[in-house]
Amino acid sequence: MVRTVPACLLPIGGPALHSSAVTHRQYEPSIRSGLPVFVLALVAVLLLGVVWTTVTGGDEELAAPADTEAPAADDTQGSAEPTVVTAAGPDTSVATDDSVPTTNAPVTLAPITGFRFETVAEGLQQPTAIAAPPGDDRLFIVERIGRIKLLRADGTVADESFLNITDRVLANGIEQGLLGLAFHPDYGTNGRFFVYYVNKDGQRTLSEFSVSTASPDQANRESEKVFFSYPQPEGSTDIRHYGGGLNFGPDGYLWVSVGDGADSRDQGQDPNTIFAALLRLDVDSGDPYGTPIDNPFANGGGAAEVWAYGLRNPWRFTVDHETRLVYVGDVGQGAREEINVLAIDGDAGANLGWANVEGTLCFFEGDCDPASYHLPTIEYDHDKGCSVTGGVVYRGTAIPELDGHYFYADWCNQWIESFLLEGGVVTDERDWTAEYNQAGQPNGFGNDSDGELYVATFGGSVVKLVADRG
Ligand SMILES: [Ca+2]
Repeated sequence: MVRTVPACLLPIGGPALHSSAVTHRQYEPSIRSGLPVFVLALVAVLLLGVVWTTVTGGDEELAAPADTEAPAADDTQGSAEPTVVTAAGPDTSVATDDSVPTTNAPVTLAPITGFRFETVAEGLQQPTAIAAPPGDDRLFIVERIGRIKLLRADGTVADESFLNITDRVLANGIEQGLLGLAFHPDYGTNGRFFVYYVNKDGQRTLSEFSVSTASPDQANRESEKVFFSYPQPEGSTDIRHYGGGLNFGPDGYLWVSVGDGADSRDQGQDPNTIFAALLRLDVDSGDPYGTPIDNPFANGGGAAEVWAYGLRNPWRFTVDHETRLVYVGDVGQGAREEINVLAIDGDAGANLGWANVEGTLCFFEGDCDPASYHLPTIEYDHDKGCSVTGGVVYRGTAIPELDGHYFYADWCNQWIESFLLEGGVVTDERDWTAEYNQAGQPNGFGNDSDGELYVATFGGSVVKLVADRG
């Protein structure tokens, strides 16, 4: 049996076309504090630079001090070298006392002695996705039944839901439900966010909501603006393969992953439908939305929304703003699970092959040419797992040793792995299964606004990747 399951998400902020504000690592330096503070900060930074240059001998790289004795290698995955990073606090312009600037102070992190996945929330109902608005210290956790719960900065889950649309959401089987959440890059000022769910008529639905004017911890249930609702394709009598991932890209557009509706023969290779595709929408123009003029089929040959096609059930994907790469986990049929990587700048219009090929194997097409499709960066067979859960890229500040590493999982076998793409080549593959320690079937991954990495489990918990240092 092949299951396809819901999972991750992460709208981390970034320099977006339509936004101001925030990257997922730090706030933009603010000019709100005015010229005197700016001048003070500038002087302080210059002074710090002189001091630092003296200390380091002028090396441009922030390397570990040369005379530091590296601790003996241990059996952890972390580097044994102390790690020097540049602190990226949210406040980059104001000194804490008369003379010492906090800006970009180099911080030496002790060597990593181990990793853990620490439980940060429990008792949730089959959480499918995790998201956070740029610069916001809360974590928003999507429950399949149709609620969004809030994990506050103090570590508690709010009793009251941020959004409760259980009366609009159909959550039968294992793949229906509230599946995706993304915050507008300017959420902090416009309060707009987007959800993807299966409605009571069984239609995959993309909607916009806005936050309540009364409380930042409450969405306005009545603010729903439906962008689209599509029933399953005609050839399907199934209630699977809805896709449902949502992410804003560094381009400021809303990316949406849509499954084939379990009508692979008709939908997989047809770019004229929104099924089996990765969509790219402009939520800041048009009614109810626009499509970017540089979408690959903007001038014909396919649906204007479609950015890539040939997917089966790409229900969890992420967009890495730093590298402008899209990582798509595509759940396979009976043979191959896939992680596909697409470059925003270069892979528009890509055909990922389904259902002519499953991974690199021929499927419907008897005498196929796999190389004619955009093939997976990672694929694995069903000896290793049965349903891939696409993940996210670690972009946090707590574990700079993992910066840029992409994490993903298998839902059935509860393993987590990661890799780093360097020049398009998979490097530094790691197995996190021991650290994950059977925490639960991984429904999805997410980042908080700092870029730290979380996993939501089918059993109802959310766990966070943390490093121990000593
Ligand atoms: Ca494929």
